[in-house]
Amino acid sequence: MSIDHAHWANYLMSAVDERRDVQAITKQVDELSLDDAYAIQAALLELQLSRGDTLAGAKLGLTSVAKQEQMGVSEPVYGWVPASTVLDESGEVSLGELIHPRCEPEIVFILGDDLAGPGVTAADALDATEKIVGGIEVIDSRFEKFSFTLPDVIADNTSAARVAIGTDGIAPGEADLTTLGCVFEVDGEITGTATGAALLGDPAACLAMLANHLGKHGQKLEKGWLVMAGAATDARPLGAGTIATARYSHLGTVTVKGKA
Ligand code: OOG
Ligand code: MG
Repeated sequence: MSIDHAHWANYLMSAVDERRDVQAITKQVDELSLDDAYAIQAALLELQLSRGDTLAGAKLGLTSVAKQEQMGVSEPVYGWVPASTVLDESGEVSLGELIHPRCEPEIVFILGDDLAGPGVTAADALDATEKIVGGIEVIDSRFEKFSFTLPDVIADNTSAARVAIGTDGIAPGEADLTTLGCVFEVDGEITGTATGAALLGDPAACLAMLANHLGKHGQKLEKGWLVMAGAATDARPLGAGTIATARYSHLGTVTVKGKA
């Protein structure tokens, strides 16, 4: 049975628009291949762009053992970051616009050059990087109970919802990204700690993987884009009044606040 990509993109877009969770796609179709899942993701992005959004960057997800274990999915995934999802400096997240948001710390690359696979190495990825900043991603699976299989989460643009980007950055080479530390704190309680090496051994290797993945589809990462490497700790619920802070070595502190 062939998969109607536009249908499932509309299904997910309605879930976003109506702020309600929906049944996983794999509960409704016999088989959803990864190619079909990325095709649904592409159709969903087209819908967002057709409404006047633009692309601010791209993301990886499920690049750490902490996240893979939390979500029960053991392979990295790739998605898009629409410009409308980048939070302003207040870090305030309007919860009325979301379904069941969670927050997680992210190392974020800002690109100074285009980057296109195949054959991109971690060193090439750093060469194309202008700076590295800290961030917090707000993820919001459109699926019931925040539960999904690998193809579901890919179709759902890897749960992308909002992102806060720090202002203090470093140039590549100014710090070793594998030992770069993060302390993630939610309402004053430390919920996770990690170093960059938690991300597939090296955050720059994650960026390279994404460039190589896009290269296979004739796509590239673009100068000026932000790229999230994936969370190194598990994600925590973001409710009304929740204050989440990621404190990084070298990259300063980033905070988001849930607003009813
Ligand atoms: C999928 C998105 C994963 C990350 O940083 O690992 C992700 C999810 O956990 O809902 O963004
Ligand atoms: Mg993430």
